[in-house]
Amino acid sequence: MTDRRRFIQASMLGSAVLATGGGVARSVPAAAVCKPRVVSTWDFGVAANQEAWKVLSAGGTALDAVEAGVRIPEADLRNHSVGRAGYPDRDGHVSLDASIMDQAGNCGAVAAIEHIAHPISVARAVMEKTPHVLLVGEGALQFALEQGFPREELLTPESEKAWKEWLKTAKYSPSINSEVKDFRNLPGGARNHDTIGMLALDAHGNLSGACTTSGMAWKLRGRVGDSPIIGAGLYVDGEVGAATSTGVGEEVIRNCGSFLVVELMRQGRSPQDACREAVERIIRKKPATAKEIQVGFLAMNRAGEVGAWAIQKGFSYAVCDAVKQDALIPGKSSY
Ligand code: SD4
Repeated sequence: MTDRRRFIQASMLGSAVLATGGGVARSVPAAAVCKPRVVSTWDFGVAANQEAWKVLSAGGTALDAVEAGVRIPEADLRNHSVGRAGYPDRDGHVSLDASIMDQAGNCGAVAAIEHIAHPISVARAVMEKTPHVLLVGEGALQFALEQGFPREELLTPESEKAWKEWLKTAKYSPSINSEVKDFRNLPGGARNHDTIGMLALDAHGNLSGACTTSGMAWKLRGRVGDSPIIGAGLYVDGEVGAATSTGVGEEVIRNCGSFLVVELMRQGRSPQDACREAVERIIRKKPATAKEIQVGFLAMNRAGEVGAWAIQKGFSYAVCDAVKQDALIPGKSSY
């Protein structure tokens, strides 16, 4: 099947998913519409979902699924915005942010961690093996090494070359959507981009989420984005649903974005409406800034209904369930 046909079929699946979400306030359906199901941000979400699906389809937990799923882009050397080969900060250090959360409010995160290829697994270790939620920088690295994670060089020759090129102007101006890479040929203007946020509903009806990124390329050393901040880049509440975000993290943090999306779903919004309101709050608060940046939210309620919204065109998300394993949906946007 051509990429275009697959994309169109996926779009139809997306509308069906969104249509069941409805447009008006109603309570979150108690019975699952579709489970198991996994969704994630951007085109690299397709491969990540397929890994998560192996866990879900075998009756595994949503928590295991999201961890396994996001490890795929973390290890993908073609991907310069997640994990190894991520673009470095202004000074040439690759520093990673990640968080993970389950339906019961258990969560763990690491921020600005260096030399560890799979920050999502360190985040899970923080959740399961410490009394804390978030470890940062040197302390996060020390914890990871103590847990047996190998210390590795994450800056690849290709990323180093890109950084040296950037140094010629050294101008920090995040692009709205990153350049199209070579993962897939995407019609409709969908672009490959940054953070992977993944949400899964397992066969037992439990929800979990994971979010992992190398953050904004060429950031100041020590900068932390929304991805490892529970309530900003990721939030899960088993009574309601889950949300995750991608884009300029500062604007997501300012608005407690993923928490806001979940709370809006609690009040009866569909996942898509909740994402749209969270995006439009960012736009209302800083209209001039919002015109120049991308932020996208992706949400799934406890019934498995899915919705997304972004400031700008070009956002896409991947959906995987028993019907379709490689659906890529063009996200709706305010502009
Ligand atoms: C961050 N939200 O660090 C991440 C990066 C991202 O599109 O998703 N950019 O702010």
